[in-house]
Amino acid sequence: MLSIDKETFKKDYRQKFIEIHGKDLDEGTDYNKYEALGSLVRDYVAKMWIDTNKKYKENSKKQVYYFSMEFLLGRLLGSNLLNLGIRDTCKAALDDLGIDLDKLENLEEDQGLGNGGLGRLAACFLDSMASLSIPGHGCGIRYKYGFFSQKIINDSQVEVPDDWLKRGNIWEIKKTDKARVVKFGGDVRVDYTDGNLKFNHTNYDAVLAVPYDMPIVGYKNNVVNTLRLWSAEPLSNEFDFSSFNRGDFKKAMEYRDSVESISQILYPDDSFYEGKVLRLKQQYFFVSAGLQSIIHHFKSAQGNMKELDEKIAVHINDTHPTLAIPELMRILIDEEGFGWDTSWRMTNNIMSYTNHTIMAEALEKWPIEMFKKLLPRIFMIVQEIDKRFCSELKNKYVGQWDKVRKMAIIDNGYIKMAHLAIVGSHSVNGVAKLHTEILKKQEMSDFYYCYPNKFNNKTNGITHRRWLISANPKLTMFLKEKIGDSFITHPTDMINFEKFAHNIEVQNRLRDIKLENKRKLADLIYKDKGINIDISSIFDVQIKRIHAYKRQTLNCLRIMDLYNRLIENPNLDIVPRTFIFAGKSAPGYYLAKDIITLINMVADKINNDDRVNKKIKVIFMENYRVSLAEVIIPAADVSEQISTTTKEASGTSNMKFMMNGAVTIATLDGANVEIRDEVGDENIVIFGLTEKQVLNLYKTGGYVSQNIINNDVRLKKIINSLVDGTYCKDKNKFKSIYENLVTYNDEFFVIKDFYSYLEAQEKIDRLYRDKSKWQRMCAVNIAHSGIFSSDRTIREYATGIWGSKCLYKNLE
Ligand code: 26Q
Repeated sequence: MLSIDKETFKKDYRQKFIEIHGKDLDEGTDYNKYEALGSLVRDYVAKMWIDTNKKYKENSKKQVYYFSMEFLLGRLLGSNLLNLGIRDTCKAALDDLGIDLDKLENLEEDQGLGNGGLGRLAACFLDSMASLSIPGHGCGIRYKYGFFSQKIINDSQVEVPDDWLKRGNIWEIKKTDKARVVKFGGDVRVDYTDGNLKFNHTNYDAVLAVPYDMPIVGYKNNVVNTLRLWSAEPLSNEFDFSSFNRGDFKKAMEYRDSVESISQILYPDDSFYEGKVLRLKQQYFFVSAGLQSIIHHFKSAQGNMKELDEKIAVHINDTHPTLAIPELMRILIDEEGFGWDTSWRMTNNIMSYTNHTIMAEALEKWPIEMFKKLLPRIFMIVQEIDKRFCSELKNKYVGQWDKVRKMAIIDNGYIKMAHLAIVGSHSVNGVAKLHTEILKKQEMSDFYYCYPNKFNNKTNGITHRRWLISANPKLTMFLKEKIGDSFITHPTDMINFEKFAHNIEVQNRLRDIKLENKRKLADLIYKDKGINIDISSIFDVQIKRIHAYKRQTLNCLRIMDLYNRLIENPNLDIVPRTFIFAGKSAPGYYLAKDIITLINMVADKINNDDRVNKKIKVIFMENYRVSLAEVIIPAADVSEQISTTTKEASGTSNMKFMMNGAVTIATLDGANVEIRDEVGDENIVIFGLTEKQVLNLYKTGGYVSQNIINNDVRLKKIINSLVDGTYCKDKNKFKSIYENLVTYNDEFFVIKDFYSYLEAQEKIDRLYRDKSKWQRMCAVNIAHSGIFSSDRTIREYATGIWGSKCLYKNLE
């Protein structure tokens, strides 16, 4: 572990400042100070990084590569200081110099290279792998523009490009010498020489993949792993300006643009799959560059290619990196000279795949013609995989053509990526128990029947280092005071806190800490929106991507109902509440955008109505991102996890809230089920349809939302207020939401679950009034949250899927 005292730190910092800015500290701007600090921290990390790589080389342990289109890291300065173990020293040193560390940390741009849950999970996993000293690295794309930044203008979402690199990125190191060439398009000529088939790829467009490496620092263990992100550049010899005439110049520019577009943008859709050729290019681009560099590294360390599958594991995060399977086959066959069977065995041993969704509309499939044109050799390999797989199926299911067709990788003009991922991997996992069961029983039942041993569950987790220690220092201090600090490295030790749940003093302290966190959030809300909120009100929070299945609409409808009731009865006795929302909609997802507008318009109406605004307020916070979540979550009293049962694969914010002592109101969906099992029914508020009821309603079609609405005055009033000008002069504004619930029969059972949800909310009200009982629930939630640390999840992946060994500790 890095050991450094305050005085040395001050000296190093001053020196660093002068070195990179060529002026004295007191002449510098805050941003200069941030840059100098980042740069100093990077120096500290650099030595450990080199040492770690040396150790990995010496002891030749299995290396894991986590392939993901998204890594939603957020800010790194704070977490690097924490993991290096020098945060306190640094804070004290900067204090002496009259510099506020928190302020500098807030200057860092979020690294927003992800949409939501899946990308953030990848970031938590990197942190856990490094902290458990597992040789595990990330591989992805260095998007020039991250996930768009959201502005709310006239109550609606407006997307603004996220130019996160405009002031540079202190954490990355460009490795020009490690660049690789990725080939698109062209022709494949098959030659038969010396009794072997040879595949010659010609006339292709070459793209240079240039890696940018970022250090992933383990928690106080001297381990620094690598996140390698690839950027697309033109190949210099194909982009030669020196001898151009007009036509060539134009061509050269076009070539440059088309190449650079590959790593230009992150696709902002996380639910509806669209078959864009650029997306396919992105996928092959990073997968090919990543695998080429892994193999190159392996060989240059004198690795024996025959043992490749004992020395590396490649994990594919959803189907997005599935091309890793045929690409590895290509490298093994075409470049390394292995036969098909050996290559297939090795590929299968190396690859594993996680599924993150059961929403049919999100499943990736590529039109054959597009695929073949862009990736001719890869297409041949996929075809061969499909042919062999189908012939295996035909032997197994004699005469059952339908079944074979249903399971085929290539069918009806499309290549189904999930099928390819399952067939090509030795492990397929879901992300929560319920989700895995649904995969096995429903969505992937045919495959489960074929390969029961491939399927397994790995319930998601979150890094408690960022989501507790770093985001909630006050709660962390208090936990240390009560149960010692073993929970820092063994998060399940938080269970030792449970015995204090009944202790009045502890309850009071928990309440005070929460109140301080609420004040901090209230200050931020005041600064951003000029709205004063009451910190003694219940902070009731729903923050996540906006999506019909996540049912922000349900939350909003009950707020509209409460508003109606408060107007009818000004003396209605409720605990004051502040409803807090945040989240982005995919730019083309019009219904979700309308939901954002509805929440904002309901907020305008309620916040400006003096008849009710002492009791309730509604806040939509702009531009939800990791660093904002870090402020909101520690301040939450109530965590809204209200997706339609069966639709949320796991959810991970549910875990973050629980760890910070919020009480969950939830459907029995995703990991909520496991949270309930941990804390017990008396420490969570559950409502809504069960899995069986939902599946049954979908199957039988026995649900007509209109029937419920027509027979219910209260519901009728709320639903009508969507289209009668109550919230927006333009009566058509929320017609889409109205029609979704009424005309199109409410696919996600918002109306069906409405009263059950209201009852649950009333229960929350009752529980909150009993101050002692409430704090007891919070304490039990905190105490039981350790199991949801991603350290537990990563241990399960390492032992159950990757077969990895860690550098320093035992995994058991
Ligand atoms: C696919 C094709 C084309 C363009 C975009 C995409 C795309 C991008 C992102 C599809 C899906 C995503 C992200 C999905 C996601 O975040 N899923 C969430 O994963 C979490 C981690 O496992 C779970 O907790 C959530 O339940 C799940 O919704």
